[in-house]
Amino acid sequence: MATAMANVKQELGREAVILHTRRFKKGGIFGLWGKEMVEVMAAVDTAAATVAEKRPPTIIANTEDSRISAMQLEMSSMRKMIEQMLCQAADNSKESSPLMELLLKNDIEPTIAANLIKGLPDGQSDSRKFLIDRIVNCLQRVEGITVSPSSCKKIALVGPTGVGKTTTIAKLAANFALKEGYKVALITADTYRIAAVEQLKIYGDIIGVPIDIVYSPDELKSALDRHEDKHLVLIDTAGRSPSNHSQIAELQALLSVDSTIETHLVLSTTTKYRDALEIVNNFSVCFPQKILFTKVDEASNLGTILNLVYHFPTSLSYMTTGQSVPDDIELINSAKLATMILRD
Ligand SMILES: Nc1nc2c(ncn2[C@@H]2O[C@H](COP(=O)(O)OP(=O)(O)OP(=O)(O)O)[C@@H](O)[C@H]2O)c(=O)[nH]1
Ligand SMILES: [Mg+2]
Repeated sequence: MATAMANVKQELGREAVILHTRRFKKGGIFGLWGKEMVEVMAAVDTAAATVAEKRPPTIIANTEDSRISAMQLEMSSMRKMIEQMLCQAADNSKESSPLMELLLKNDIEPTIAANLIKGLPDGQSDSRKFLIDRIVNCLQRVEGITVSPSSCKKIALVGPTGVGKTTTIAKLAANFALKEGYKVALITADTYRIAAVEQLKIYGDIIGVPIDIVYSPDELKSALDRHEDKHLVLIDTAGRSPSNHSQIAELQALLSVDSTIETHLVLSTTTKYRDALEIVNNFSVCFPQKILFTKVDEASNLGTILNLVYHFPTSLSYMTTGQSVPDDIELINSAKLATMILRD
């Protein structure tokens, strides 16, 4: 055996691996008196074996399925790569700029943040002022509800569930009716929950404005016709999950009975940017003219607002800052909102 091992070492080198050994007798009769032989099977080399293991598994693309999974694999690795690059970009600029750090802390998307600080002057206070100006610029398009004594303004609020549509309708109704003295009517199309109708009825009673409940587009049409004498008609709708396309299509059909309805998409500022994107995308079939942001008081930052308007330069209307009716609502002020977005 020692001789065999020495031969292996000599022929295959020190890294050789013994795979198999066998002793047997050669010659003799019935296995007796023969010469004992040793058989050693060996292989080189561990380095080659490691390299082979590290090589990615080969994808055999001979069927449609395997081609698709190869593409999926490719896409997911590309996504990982892009995410890594974005993180690196964010990390790099983090080191180089406290303003970048501030933007990222406020959940501004790294690419948007990088664009916003590009070419800013070096001085600390100056650069912050310029950055605020840039953010104000992104928030330029602000328009509340314009009511005139000579016409009937129709406003509908649409959006995901629980974002504060009904509460906001109550705030708007109270402000326009009680503070500004306009003739206001409420219509609710949220008949899915008894509590929803009750909720708006109570507000209507307190504020002293009429409320209509509508179950169909036709009923909405006739309710709107009945309220032509009002200065402002506020339409509350049922909260819709952004991924439920048929419910949103139903909402769109309801609102299309009157082309003069101005639709505001209600979004909570506590919504993550990716979710907000999906909401804006899926509610776009209702053609909202403005976005109204709620729950500013609950959000740890307002990054979602800037991320959205940076990519979709939509008009903004109001922001709500608490549960109190009618006080916790204000027309968005770009300068004030910009400083809130860049919170320390
Ligand atoms: N903190 C805070 N809470 C708010 C604000 N606006 C509304 N809310 C609360 O959010 C909850 C849901 O409000 P609703 O007005 O019923 O929301 P909605 O969008 O009508 O809900 P659905 O009709 O079920 O889709 C209530 O508890 C409100 O008091 C706000 O600006 N800040
Ligand atoms: Mg509601």
